Amino acid sequence: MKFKVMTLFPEMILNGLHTSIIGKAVDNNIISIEAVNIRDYSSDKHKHVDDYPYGGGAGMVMSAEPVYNCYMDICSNENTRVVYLTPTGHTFNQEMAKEFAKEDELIFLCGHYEGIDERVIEKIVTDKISIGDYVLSGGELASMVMIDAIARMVPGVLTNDESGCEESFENNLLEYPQYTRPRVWQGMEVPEVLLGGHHANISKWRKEESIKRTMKYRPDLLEKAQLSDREKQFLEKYKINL
Ligand code: 6GU
Repeated sequence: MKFKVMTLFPEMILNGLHTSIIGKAVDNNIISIEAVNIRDYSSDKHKHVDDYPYGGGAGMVMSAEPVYNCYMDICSNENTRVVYLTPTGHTFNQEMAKEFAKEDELIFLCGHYEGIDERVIEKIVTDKISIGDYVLSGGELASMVMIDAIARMVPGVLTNDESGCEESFENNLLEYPQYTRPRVWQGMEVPEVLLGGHHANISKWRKEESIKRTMKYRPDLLEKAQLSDREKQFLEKYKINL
């Protein structure tokens, strides 16, 4: 899968995505990440990419033309989805990460200042996405968050041991707690059930811990989770004892 990022700070993207699992996937040619500087497409002799907003107000707005020229240069297929990172978009989630991971190529457009001239957004953008209810200084960190989440859903990026099927948000539940050696640390013991190697009991305990955690931290998710009758009973009992 090819990720192409249109940005004023290409080094930020490249530096941020070349370690750990994503860096390895790049080295193994499973994915590629290209960052293109919008400033290189300014036709202005001073390489300006922004201007004053019509109607007045604080700050500057990124001009349509350099963004459009950049897009025309890097776009090899007009069916490629173009994601604009903006707090005014739909909120990104794991389900969207899995959907985007099916594409062969994705283009990300990162804005700065007070935003980008709406006309170029209308012309080239297919998806407007926010990564949560807070404001960032620019779209770069948001695009990096999306690329990380999408790339790990691309087949071959995670190994079998790292598989994405027992993680948080699978079936709308948060992941259960994990423990490693030593068995006792600062007087705190690893839960007994994990020491015995009884796989059915371990699975049952993990599922129940997932349900408890989701109830405590994300009750909104729990409403969408598919639970068995036994798990529903467990949840009701847990709620009473809260
Ligand atoms: Cl995608 N961009 C910016 N600038 N701020 C954000 C965001 C995106 N998502 C949440 N806050």
